[in-house]
Amino acid sequence: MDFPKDGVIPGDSIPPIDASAPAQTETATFALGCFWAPDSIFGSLDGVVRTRVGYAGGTTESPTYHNLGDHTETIQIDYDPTQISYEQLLEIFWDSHNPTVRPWSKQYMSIVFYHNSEQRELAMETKQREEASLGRQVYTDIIPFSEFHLAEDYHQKYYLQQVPELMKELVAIYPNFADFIDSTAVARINGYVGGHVTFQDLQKQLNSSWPASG
Ligand code: MHO
Repeated sequence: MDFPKDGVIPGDSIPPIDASAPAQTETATFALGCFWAPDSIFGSLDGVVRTRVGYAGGTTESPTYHNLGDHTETIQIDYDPTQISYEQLLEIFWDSHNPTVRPWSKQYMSIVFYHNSEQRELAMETKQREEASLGRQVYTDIIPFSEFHLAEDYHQKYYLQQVPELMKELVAIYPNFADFIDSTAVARINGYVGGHVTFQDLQKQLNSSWPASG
């Protein structure tokens, strides 16, 4: 992977963005295929506080990657609604996969798991709009959120975990892996590694106190 790896983490210590994460967040839960890419896409966005990947939608108890049962790969996003709206997150959801392809497995279904009636309505409205503009059936399920099972550590911020130079520094800052998963800075750096934010914009994001500019 060809991008600058030096000087990514300002001061080699907890970045300002993590020192000021907002207490009030809302949650969005989406399934749109393999969860590695959406973790990087949503993690790069101003207004997104945390991301995590896992399994949802099924009945199998304690699912794991190799024993998924009837669950689907899912991303969960905690966001600051004063910085980014659920509708904006839905835009990115629709633009980041092709929901007109008939799902070929439960693992890679397209699903909006709504957390309240407002989310449900926005999901239904935008699904209809997608169908009208694409002129094709959209296979996305819109179902109530019930349970989210956190995926194994090695799936969290997967792209970033493939870059040992960055991981070495980040593990020193976040020795507890739960803190690594929940870090806004780590979500943004995973967005950078996935090519969704430039080095310069990443520096601005990491150095800004919440709320992010914009
Ligand atoms: N095994 C596939 C998808 C992984 S994703 C977590 C791959 O290597 O791309 O389902």
